[in-house]
Amino acid sequence: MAGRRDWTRETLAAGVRSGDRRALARAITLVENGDPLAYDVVRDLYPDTGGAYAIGLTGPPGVGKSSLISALVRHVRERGTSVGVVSVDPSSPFSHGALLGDRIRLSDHFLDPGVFIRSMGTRGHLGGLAEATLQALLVLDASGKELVFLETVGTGQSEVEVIGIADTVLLVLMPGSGDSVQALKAGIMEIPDVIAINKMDHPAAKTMLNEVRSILSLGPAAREGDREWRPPIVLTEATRGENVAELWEKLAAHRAYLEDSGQLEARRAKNLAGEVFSVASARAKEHLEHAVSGDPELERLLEAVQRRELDPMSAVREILEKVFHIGDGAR
Ligand SMILES: Nc1nc2c(ncn2[C@@H]2O[C@H](COP(=O)(O)OP(=O)(O)O)[C@@H](O)[C@H]2O)c(=O)[nH]1
Ligand SMILES: [Mg+2]
Repeated sequence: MAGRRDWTRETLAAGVRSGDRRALARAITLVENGDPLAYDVVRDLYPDTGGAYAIGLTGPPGVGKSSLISALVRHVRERGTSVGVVSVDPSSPFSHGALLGDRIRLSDHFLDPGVFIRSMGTRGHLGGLAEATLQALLVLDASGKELVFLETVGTGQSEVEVIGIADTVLLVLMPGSGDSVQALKAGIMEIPDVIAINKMDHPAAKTMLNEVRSILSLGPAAREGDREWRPPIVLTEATRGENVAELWEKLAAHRAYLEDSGQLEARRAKNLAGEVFSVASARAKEHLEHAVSGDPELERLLEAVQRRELDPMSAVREILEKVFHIGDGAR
């Protein structure tokens, strides 16, 4: 990279605060790599966070999450809102060369100083993707971005952990994403705040809309006093920008609902606590797996269980004692 320089904790934090793109890029790379400098910098920046509004997008691969983000970025940039994007989708990263659809050219956003877009991978992160996403959000927040989009692929538990830090959660579906509809129906997936059924140009879009509508009508609406929030469903066509303004209105309405009902603070507090817990759990799990695989004594314990010489719960107790020094009563 041209103009490469060695950043220190101080220059990097100051660079991020002033919105310097190279500082941002460097800080997020350090976050992605789990570099110790990243922890120091985020620690310094944390008091400057809380100003950004975070919108998390999740949904199956290929439904058009990245395309929708790109269309939404275009929409909010018309009002001058500064935007950060973190996409946690190692399978199809945002890239400078990407050309999505007819109207949405991501490369335009890469040239826009008010937009910072970044894809993140999994590179051996102790706290998993949830940790990297949280740290990247904090960096973008501290840099003064007013709005941050977080994209994650899938609709399972780990995806919820990744975007669990978002203020508003947008689920993106398309005609034919039956698995996600089943997950909604079975209550495996939490009810999102807003749902977009993208690729409305597809003939089965209306059928999908009715299906999702009927599932939502079964569940209770979120309630705060006499106000309530029912997740709106918007049909969109991201590649042509169709109904993107409407989708943005619904996202803004959800934000207004949270703010007016006093729930935004409560949600943020809950999200932060949840995120800390989820990262701590991921680290503990990593530590446990690492300890067991490198320790012949612990491996012998597992073999004893397999040979039915030791019962599973006794093995659990011994492992917890040895690895975490958690004694009796830890059940
Ligand atoms: N026909 C149609 N194609 C779309 C639409 N939105 C996205 N796509 C295409 O669907 C593919 C996957 O889009 P992408 O945004 O990468 O999906 P992601 O995996 O959910 O992020 C790309 O080829 C897009 O051009 C849409 O509204 N209609
Ligand atoms: Mg994507």
